This record gives sequence, structure tokens and C-alpha cells, in this order.
Amino acid sequence: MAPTLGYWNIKGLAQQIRLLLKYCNVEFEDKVYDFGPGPDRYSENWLKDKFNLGLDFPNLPYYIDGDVKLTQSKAIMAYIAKKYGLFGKTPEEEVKVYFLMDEIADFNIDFIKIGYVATDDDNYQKMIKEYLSNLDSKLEKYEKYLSKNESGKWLLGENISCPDFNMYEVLDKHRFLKADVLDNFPTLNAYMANFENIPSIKEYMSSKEFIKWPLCGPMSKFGS
Ligand SMILES: N[C@@H](CCC(=O)N[C@@H](CS)C(=O)NCC(=O)O)C(=O)O
Repeated sequence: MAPTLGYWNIKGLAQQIRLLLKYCNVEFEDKVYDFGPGPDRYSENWLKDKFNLGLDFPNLPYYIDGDVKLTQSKAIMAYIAKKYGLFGKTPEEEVKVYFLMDEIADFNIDFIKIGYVATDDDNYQKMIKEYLSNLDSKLEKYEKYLSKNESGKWLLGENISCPDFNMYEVLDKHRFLKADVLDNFPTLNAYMANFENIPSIKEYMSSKEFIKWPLCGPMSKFGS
């Protein structure tokens, strides 16, 4: 039976998983839940499934592949990437994958949490202004990291690996905040184009099933 990825009907924490699965040509059910009313926005559909799927720690996203039933987005990425040889080819590379996954997760949360914690529009604008004033120095670090990579175009060098899917997604979300955010970073710009030109990714991105929007849940002031 085809594996199932369950998540809200948004990009959120699942989009990098969807991209990874598409890259690996995995046929899967992309089960999307609509948000419901109430402060946590849980919907009846999700609450009906939440405790009936055999998940040890019920949450979204989840991934069910036969007897393997997982939650926690990073663990799901690791499971798929290891299965398809995208988690580094040596112990050194594998450690780099962990280090990059955590680095990029921190980068993502620093950005995404603004929309969720801002108390009102003024507060959101203030926080985003401050965030943008520090953003170039952050992007510079990623630009440098990729530029020192003589052998290739991906985070590990020649071969694409798990954190590239997270990196693409977090940089893409920044382009929704400010379309020209990467303009001063030629290596990052080329990195994004390389990713979008991967045939299976290109096909997915132009398909009907590709979720273009929203990026975040309805309770966020950004991307919803
Ligand atoms: N650390 C978890 C966070 C999971 C999480 O916060 N999920 C949110 C959406 S991003 C949710 O709505 N979960 C459903 C629930 O708590 O019932 C991960 O990376 O997967």
C-alpha cells in the first residue's frame, strides 16, 4: 500500500517532505486536513484520525509506511532520505546532514514564529522590520557555505541530500516575504534555480496537487 503523509492543507512543516517524496518518485497519499474553528483550529477530520492511526505521539505531519508510523517532521525526512540514499554517504556526511537540518530548522523557526507570536498588525510590522534588518547577514552565511563548495551545487557538494529540501523551502518562504530577498546572493539564487529545474520537482510544481498557498496556518499574520 502506498505510504500516507498527513498534514494541514498548507505548506508548513510538510512541504519539504512532499518535495523529498516527489524527488524520490514515491507514490504516496498526500492526505490534507482543513483547519477547523476554535483557537487551536483543529478540525473534526483531524480529531477523528488523530488517536486512531496508531501513532505513538499523534501530531501533524505524520507519515505511515506500512508498519512504520512516524510523527516529527525531521524524523520523517530522515526516514525517507535514509531509505533513498539522501542522508550522506559517509559518517562525516551523515553528521553534516544532522547539523544542517538543525541549522535550517532554527532559521525557519526564527522566521515563521513571527507570524504566530505577533499580537497585532503593528507588532507584526515591527517584528518583521527588525527581522529584515538582520536577514542579509544570515543569508550571507548560507551564501558563503554554498560558495566554498567547489565540487557542486548542493549543501553536501556534488549530491543533493535531505537538508537541501528544507533549505529550498525556507528560502522560498522568504521570497514571499520580500520577492527580491535573494537578489544580492548569486549563489543562493542559482541554488534555488537548480532546485526548481530538477525534472521531477518541476513537474510537481506545475501540477494541480502542488500547494502554492497558504504557507502557514490561518492563525499566522504571515503567509495565510
Ligand atoms: N516538532 C513537530 C511540530 C508539530 C506541530 O507543531 N504540528 C502542528 C502543525 S505545524 C499541529 O497542528 N499539530 C497537530 C496537533 O497538535 O494535533 C514537527 O516538527 O513535526
